[in-house]
Amino acid sequence: MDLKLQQYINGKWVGANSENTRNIINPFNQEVIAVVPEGDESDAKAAIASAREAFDNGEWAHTPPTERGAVVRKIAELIERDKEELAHLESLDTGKTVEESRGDMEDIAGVFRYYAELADKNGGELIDSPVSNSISKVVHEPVGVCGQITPWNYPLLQASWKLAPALVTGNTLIMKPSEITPLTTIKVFELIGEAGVPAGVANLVLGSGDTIGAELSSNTDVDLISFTGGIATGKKIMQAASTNVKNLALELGGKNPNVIFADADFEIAVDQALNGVFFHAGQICSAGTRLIVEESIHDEFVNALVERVKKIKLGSGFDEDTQMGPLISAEHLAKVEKYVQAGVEEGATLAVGGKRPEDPELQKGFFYLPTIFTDCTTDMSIVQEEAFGPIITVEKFCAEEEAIKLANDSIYGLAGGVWTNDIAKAERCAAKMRMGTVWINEFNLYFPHAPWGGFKQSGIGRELGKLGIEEYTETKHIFQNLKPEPLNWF
Ligand code: TXE
Repeated sequence: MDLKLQQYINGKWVGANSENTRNIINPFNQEVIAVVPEGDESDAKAAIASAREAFDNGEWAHTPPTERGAVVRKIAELIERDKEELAHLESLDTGKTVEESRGDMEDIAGVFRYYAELADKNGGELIDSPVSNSISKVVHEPVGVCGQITPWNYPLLQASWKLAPALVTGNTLIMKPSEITPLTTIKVFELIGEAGVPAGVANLVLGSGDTIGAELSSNTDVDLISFTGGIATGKKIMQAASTNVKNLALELGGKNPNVIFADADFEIAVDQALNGVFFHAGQICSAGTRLIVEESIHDEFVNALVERVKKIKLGSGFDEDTQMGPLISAEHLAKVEKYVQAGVEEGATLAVGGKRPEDPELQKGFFYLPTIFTDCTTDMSIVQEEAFGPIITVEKFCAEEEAIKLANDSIYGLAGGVWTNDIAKAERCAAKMRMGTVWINEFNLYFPHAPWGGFKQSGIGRELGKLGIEEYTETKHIFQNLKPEPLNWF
């Protein structure tokens, strides 16, 4: 493998201070695909010191935005140049199909390009001062040193959503990818160096969440934490970040409803309901795992889903006919199995799946069959909790109000979908669904121009779109009196 396989601190490739290492595992066959340094708090502290120095005494924060944009545009070009290698690495590390990884790389280059274009379009404004002989202006400045913590399901895509806006706005950063999927992030840090990002501006540390992640979250030299991951970890980060009242951006997943009305285009709704969950084996924060189907079409809809699910081809992400790869790890497979067990015990009906595949070729991988539960109710853990695997739960409704009530019955509020050909009904539902994104006759579509993030416990703040820039800037008001006079109060 032609990769540095090290951490990147202050512009240099370095091992872990402890010299500890971690094996990176291919989830398809459990083979070791790389050995990387396992950093700890001391590595995190070195990276934070480097980012702090680069922010306080370096040029990046004061470099003209157009120039920062040009560097970020160069990163996009380098990603496009190396997209095949990156897609290969991503599939090796996560098990997802290489076709999907290729799509990810297109999206990732698009994110860097989008923010490169926005770099010099974030100027401040003059505001109408109520005081005569004065100038009142509002400017946007970088937040400072940013800790960025990413998960394993979309390793490089999630990294791009954080790196690109932080860089164009003049911040310095320390990124910690998930310890089990660091490879594409390492590669992109090679490209970040090649693109000309100055030493110390972007740092990469490798290791676990409870050492490096905890240090980034609590260290008072870090001004902002951007985290994507599970709700339990998000809560820990919020607490740790209180040390110096850090800015926080959290994306904590979802339990997303997908509402199907009887007047929807049946075949398209079936097709997209499957895609909305089984893409990347359900390991997507916006997966439409809670299917809410109008009673009059419920049985026909479930039958159509089950027939299609039986034909889903599991296998290596590198085989052309594979539609679904393995889950990420043995630990995660055990979690998914536990949820299926709970579903059965809670009284849901297993319509298809519910076990590991029997194919001898798949026994070394962390595979799980696509699974559908019917007769589900909102009190079940499989309906309320994020299993993050290939599991659909189906609930029935009779009236529009009931569908909305079921859709909103969750601590999460990341995304949801509604399928109907009645546009007014679709708009009424979208207005009442308490989620950061609502798709009408669509599911799981996102792009750099539109904000992404959650209501309720799905998180705080927004990534992507213009709001993604706001996460990484502080707003300052500068008032100048052009004709100061004594107040004569005291
Ligand atoms: O996530 P963690 P895990 C959900 C999904 C999944 C569950 C647990 O339901 O089953 O989370 O997955 C770092 N301080 N999502 O355990 O722990 C960790 O090293 C700071 C949804 O893998 O949240 C990794 O880099 N950081 C999600 C990152 O947090 C800590 C995507 C995510 O890991 C830390 C992934 C700590 N104390 C899982 N502990 C989504 N929103 O898309 C861990 N980390």
